[in-house]
Amino acid sequence: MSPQTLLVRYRALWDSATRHPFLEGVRTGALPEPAFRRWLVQDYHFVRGLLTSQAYVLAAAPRPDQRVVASGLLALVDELDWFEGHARERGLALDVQVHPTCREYVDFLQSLRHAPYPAQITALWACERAYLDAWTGAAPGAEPYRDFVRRWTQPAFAQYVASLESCASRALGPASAAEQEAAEEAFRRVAELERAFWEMTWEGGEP
Ligand code: HMH
Repeated sequence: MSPQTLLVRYRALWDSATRHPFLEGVRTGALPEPAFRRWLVQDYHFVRGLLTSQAYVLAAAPRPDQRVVASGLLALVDELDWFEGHARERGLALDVQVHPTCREYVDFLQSLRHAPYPAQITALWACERAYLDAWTGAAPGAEPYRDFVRRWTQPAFAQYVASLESCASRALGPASAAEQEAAEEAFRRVAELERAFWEMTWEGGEP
């Protein structure tokens, strides 16, 4: 099993995780402002949680994977600065309650520290690949959202996702049947939680 196998096997689920009216709204400019605000604030908290889960992945990474996982960690720290800048610009408070959907996703990723490494790196790859695919579908995006589209469609990010895929591929190759199963389950769970995350932006109420 390879990362590509998973994308093919779960095509419909993957589409539901990476296509959503939210992204269509980013593309056309018809995105309801409350949905965007809710996404921005909750994604900031998601990235804070992802940073912790990725630190666990780094701790488990074999020697050849350390650089890509560590460089990704540093990019997340920069991303938090970037989110804080955008929130400040829009007058959005970041010290809000984390939405249960965001909490569930972060808790799941952090729980993977108890899973075998192939599941950990597959989940990390899937998480980043989901954003690459989602925002690529919204490109170039309406003017107010261009900076967001750019972040997850730029060549450096696509390269990072490709490097994670290589790591996942190397881990899955020699993995046992049980480890492959755990990786497949982690992939499915990431896809479901990505879909739920977009759905969350669509629910009523202010962020
Ligand atoms: C929900 N998935 C979600 N947020 C993100 N920022 C990423 C993936 C990519 O880091």
